[in-house]
Amino acid sequence: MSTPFWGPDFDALQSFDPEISDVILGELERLRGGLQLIASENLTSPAVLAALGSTLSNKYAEGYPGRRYYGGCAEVDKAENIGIERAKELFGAEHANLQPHSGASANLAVYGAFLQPGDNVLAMSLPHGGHLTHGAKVNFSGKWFNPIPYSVREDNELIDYDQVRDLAKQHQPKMIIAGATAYPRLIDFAAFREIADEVGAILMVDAAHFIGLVAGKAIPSPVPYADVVSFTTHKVLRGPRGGMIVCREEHAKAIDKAVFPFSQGGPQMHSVAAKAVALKEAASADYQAYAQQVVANAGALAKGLEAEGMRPVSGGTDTHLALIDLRPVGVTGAEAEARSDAAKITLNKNAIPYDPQKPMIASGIRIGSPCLTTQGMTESEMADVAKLISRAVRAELGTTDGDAELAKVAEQVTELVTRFPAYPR
Ligand code: DSN
Repeated sequence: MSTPFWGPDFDALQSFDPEISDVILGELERLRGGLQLIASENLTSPAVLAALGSTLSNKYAEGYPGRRYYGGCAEVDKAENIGIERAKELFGAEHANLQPHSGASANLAVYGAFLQPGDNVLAMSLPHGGHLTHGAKVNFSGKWFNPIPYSVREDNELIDYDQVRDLAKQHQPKMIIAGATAYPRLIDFAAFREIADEVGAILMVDAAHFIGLVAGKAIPSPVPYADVVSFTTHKVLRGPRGGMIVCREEHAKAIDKAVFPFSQGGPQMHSVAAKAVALKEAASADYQAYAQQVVANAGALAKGLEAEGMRPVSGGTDTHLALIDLRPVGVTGAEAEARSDAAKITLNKNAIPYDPQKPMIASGIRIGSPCLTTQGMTESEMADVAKLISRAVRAELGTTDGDAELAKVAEQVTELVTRFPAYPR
């Protein structure tokens, strides 16, 4: 019996546009053939991909369910309402908006909801792990607002809450942002709430990196503490590429208006539906076990790399990622990234706190466990992965010995991913 679903028809794409279908197949083979250690990536399920590849992509639906600027929205309204209810339930939130196209769009909307150009915003400095939208000079957040950066301490590489409080008192920010892209430790949301209350600031938590761990109950939730929590849906959460915002009811109208019409037009309803699917997956017992394993695997990976002579920033990790200082092994982040790539290990160079190197060189790498954990690997494989990374980063690319060693590492990577395939055939 044929399915009533009019969805992705790969055969049709292949015969019509072999150039693009080759890219799609090439990327699938890349995912299958190597180790994906980028902390902000994951491998979405076939169910999420099916929603993404659906005819919901066709629909214009400016506005919100029941209040659209276009006709024909009855079906997409259902998808958005289902997603909103799932998000509220999963995160214990009073309000949810599933329309942000990305994490940066979600953050722009939060700024739009609460701030005027020129307002002070206290947020983590980019070189210490903050995000572009937390005040980088080249971004709207640094051009239109007045960012006050806080740092991690030099001695323990943890957020300096005393400094956050001092800066808040000195600069009276309208908004304080907690959250980072390269901070391996838990964030003390209660401390941030206290500081925000002391100066009457809005507390925004950018939970893009770790919201999946919150969904899986592997780490504490920022939702009870924050006025607003923004995040992406494609990292540990394992949904489609996109953004989302949850907030207190008192901010619901301001947030909705700041997403549409202030910063976005038509929502991408295929993506909204795929977010709803991911939220259903994340509410399952299987996903909770996954989230716990992600944290255990990141810890095992950090320990394994430490045993290989590298230094985990802050001494380890409580989350899905570790930041590794490579200075003890005399390799830069850029070298490590290129060498690992040649051995089919994908990771990214990353600045470490107080890094003497320029960002494009960097002294460290950032590694994450979400993809490997989705493939079913556990702590014992992490010990092997750490050894493979260690061999790859020490092998000098472009030399006879180095290239031979990288080829041997690549062979072992192939053996490992054959046992733990991404998107099994
Ligand atoms: N680019 C993302 C990351 O890799 O952390 C943040 O937006």
